Amino acid sequence: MASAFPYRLYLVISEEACQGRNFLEVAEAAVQGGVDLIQLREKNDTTEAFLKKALQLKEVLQPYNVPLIINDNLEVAQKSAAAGIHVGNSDIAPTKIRTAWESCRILGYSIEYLEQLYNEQTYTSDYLGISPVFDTATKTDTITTWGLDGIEKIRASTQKSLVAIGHMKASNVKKVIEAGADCIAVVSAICAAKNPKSAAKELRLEIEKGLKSR
Ligand code: TZP
Ligand code: MG
Repeated sequence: MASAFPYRLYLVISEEACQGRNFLEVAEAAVQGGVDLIQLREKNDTTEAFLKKALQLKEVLQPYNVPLIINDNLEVAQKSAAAGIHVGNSDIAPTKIRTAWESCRILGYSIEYLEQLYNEQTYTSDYLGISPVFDTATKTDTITTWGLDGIEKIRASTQKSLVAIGHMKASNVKKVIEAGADCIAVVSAICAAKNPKSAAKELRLEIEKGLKSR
């Protein structure tokens, strides 16, 4: 339920997305600017390399009390004692994660088509990723581009916390929140920004405006 998920600005980070900058520094600046949840998403790393980054990032986040979510790797999530895991529809099923990892605090599941809303995977998840809201060059192997009307449709069908992802920018997040998203997830709006801290601040401000006007 929305009350159990207080997060508003969610950074999905990878070393590659930071374009040569130190991803730990980008993450810390983003948190200082208002990011309150972070996912480490390393699609091409070995489990060993992924785990090493997860442990480093966790240490950076700890003083800020910002939870770490691991993308689609249960071993890394458990070994790093992360707060949670995020999976897509073709990844390890949320019901299996619940059985294998009882202490998982935040389980995220991407909604790629409407029928998923009515399955047990959605039921057992803590938040749903609306993936993607708009087309984005950061991830092109997507199924449904939801748009604002898609968010409204999903909002009307579930009480779950909704995380909007895909081409989220300071110029559109207010509308996305007004349409019913609870939280905004970004890659490039922060990782590729000249100043990640001020980029996060600006996004956060727009999110607050959206929350006030709905
Ligand atoms: N899942 C759906 S869209 C996306 C992911 C990981 C990428 C979002 O990247 P950006 O740069 O914020 O559009
Ligand atoms: Mg996946």
